[in-house]
Parts: sequence; structure tokens; C-alpha cells
Amino acid sequence: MFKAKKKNQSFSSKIKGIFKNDIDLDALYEDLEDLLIEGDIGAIVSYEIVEKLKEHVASKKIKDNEAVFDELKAILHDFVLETQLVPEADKVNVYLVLGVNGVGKTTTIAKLANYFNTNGLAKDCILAAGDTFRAAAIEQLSLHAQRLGLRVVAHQSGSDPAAVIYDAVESAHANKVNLVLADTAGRMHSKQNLVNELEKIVRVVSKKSEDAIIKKILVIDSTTGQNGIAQAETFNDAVGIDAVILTKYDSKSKAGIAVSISKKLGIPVAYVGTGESYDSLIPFSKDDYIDEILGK
Ligand SMILES: Nc1nc2c(ncn2[C@@H]2O[C@H](COP(=O)(O)OP(=O)(O)OP(=O)(O)O)[C@@H](O)[C@H]2O)c(=O)[nH]1
Ligand SMILES: [Mg+2]
Repeated sequence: MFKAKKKNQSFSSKIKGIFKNDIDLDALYEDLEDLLIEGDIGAIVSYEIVEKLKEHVASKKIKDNEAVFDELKAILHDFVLETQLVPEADKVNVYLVLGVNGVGKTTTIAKLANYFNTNGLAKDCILAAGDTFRAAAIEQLSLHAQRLGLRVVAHQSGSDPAAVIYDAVESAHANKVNLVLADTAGRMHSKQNLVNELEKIVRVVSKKSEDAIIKKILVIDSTTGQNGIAQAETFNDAVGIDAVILTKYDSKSKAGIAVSISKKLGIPVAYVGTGESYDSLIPFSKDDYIDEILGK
């Protein structure tokens, strides 16, 4: 699934390595837990995986390495959540793209627009310049819109993001467009501000369009490891996140973050960003992901 094959080979080969030794289950469990933590799965979830593995191995009386490995794979399969995030036709879908500074929100909006357009899922979607806070954010989104041949709805810098998104939804209705991709400011808000701002956006959009499908999508830089989990926790507590997009999967990320987010927070992963170009966005597949982190 991902271009970033090489990066994970060492992780998967390390995992394979511990299963090659003569079976000494206690040593295997210990090594496995260390490796999972090293792979950014996080201490708590790594512990849970190994505990589950111990239970399954004991109850199924598993004796050989290969079967233990298969059991590990099955556990990860239960832990990792994926979702298909595509706009419905004949409805106005509003995707609010959230996240802290610099994770890749604006770039991801351009990639999503390109992906949906290329796949015939949302022709002519509208980009809403809801980051009215950072200097040049509006210009950045407008430039993407221009390159992709899409409409952008923008107000002045410093204006109310809810008003921008409201106008974008109105424009979607008027032009029979089924998707609004809304950029938002990347401040690490205090929780209360975040809640207030997003509640207002959701309220205003729902008022404009009662049957609009509003999705809150959190962008996380996959190279930030456990810090990304903390971000997901904050945003999810504050506003409830529908899906996560992991960016910068092409760089030095250790990938385990998808397991933690799924298992700890119950949030599915929808897409993975693998580069800076418009076409470097891939729907997340948990089968491919697990094959990649563990090896086939
Ligand atoms: N390598 C790589 N770079 C990415 C990816 N996604 C985004 N970037 C880069 O990350 C940088 C920040 O991206 P932006 O889209 O501006 O991030 P943002 O979250 O909108 O940033 P703020 O608006 O400042 O909060 C840019 O240089 C992007 O090209 C990705 O999947 N892989
Ligand atoms: Mg931005």
C-alpha cells in the first residue's frame, strides 16, 4: 500500500527475527513487547497485545512459532480500525479538517480534492478557507484551488471561520456540489476554545443544511509518534473525531501510531499521506498495513 516500504522492513524483519528463534515463549513475549514499543505502538497497547497473545497461545495450546505469529496478526487485525471515507452523492458533505500546526491539513485537503475528483466521487468540490488565523493560509489554499481548477470560498484574514464555511455550504447547494473541504487553523487550542469554535461551525452548517453530512477529520503527522496520540486524545475528547488521516508516512515514521489510535481511542484511519504531491494519498487498508509492519 505504501511507498515507504524500506523504512518498515527493519521493523518487520526484527519481528520476524524473534519468531525465528527456537520457541521460548517467555523470551519471545518480552522481545515482542520491546519491539512493539520501539515501533511506536505505545507501552499500554503493546502490553495489551502481548497479554492477549499469551491468553490465545495458552488457550489454543499453540506450540509452533508460525502459529504464534499468525495469532499476533489476528490480534492486530482486531485492534486496527479502518474506514472508507468518501462523500455521498446527492448530499452536501462537509469535511472539517482539523489538527495542530504543520501536520499537513492544507496539503491533505488538496490531495483529498484531487483523489475524489480523479475517482469521480466529488467533481468540483469546494474548498473553504477556514484557517483565517495564520498569515498566508488563505493564499495557500487558494493556490491549491487554482492549480486543481476548484472553487475556493474565502473571507478576509481574521474573520469568523464558521461564516466562511457557512458560505461554502451555501455555494455547494447553489452549484449542486456534494463536497466542501474545510481548512481550519492549526493552533493547539485550549480545549474549551476548540470546542466552542467547532461547535459553532457544526451549528451553523447544520442550520444552513439540515441533512449535510459533517465529518470531523483529524490529520496527524505520523512521524510524531506518541505525541500524535496525545493530539488525537485532545481533539477527540473535545469534539469527537470521525476519522484520522496519517501524513508524512513517507518519512521516518514508525507506523505503529495507527494501532494506538485505533485501539486506545476507537478512531479509524481513513487515508495515509505518502508525499507532497497531489496524488500521494492512499486509502488506508488494514490488511496491507499489518502485512507491512509485521511482514507477510
Ligand atoms: N513528505 C510529506 N510531506 C507532507 C505530507 N503532507 C504534508 N506535507 C508537508 O508538510 C508541510 C506542512 O503542510 P501544510 O499542509 O501546510 O500543514 P498544515 O497543517 O496546513 O499547517 P498549518 O496551516 O501551518 O497549521 C508542507 O511542507 C507539506 O508539503 C506528506 O504526506 N508527506
Ligand atoms: Mg494549513
